[in-house]
Amino acid sequence: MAKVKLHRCSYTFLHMDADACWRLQKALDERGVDYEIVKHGYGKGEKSRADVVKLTGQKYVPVLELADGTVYREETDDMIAKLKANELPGPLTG
Ligand SMILES: N[C@@H](CCC(=O)N[C@@H](CS)C(=O)NCC(=O)O)C(=O)O
Repeated sequence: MAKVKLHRCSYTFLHMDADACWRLQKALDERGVDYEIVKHGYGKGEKSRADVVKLTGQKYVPVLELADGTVYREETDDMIAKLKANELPGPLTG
């Protein structure tokens, strides 16, 4: 069964609402979503996030790869709002 992938920054130790990746991860946890984490580091310029840029056309995370492979990235608060409203552009389970 395909799992949702949470592409997030490598600062997984930060559990603060100021951290966008943590906010989305917390919302997935609260929703009981089964996901796997794909970590992406920091660095200078878009090259350091070449894989994220390839996936989404921009360098910021969090990004969700939904169970059907749909790649979804918006401002984090919009992603959380859509998760809560069941309005994500793809399924949470495969
Ligand atoms: N305004 C964006 C901010 C996202 C954001 O800052 N994400 C961090 C990781 S938690 C990031 O990708 N930073 C890369 C950078 O600043 O180069 C949102 O709410 O989604």
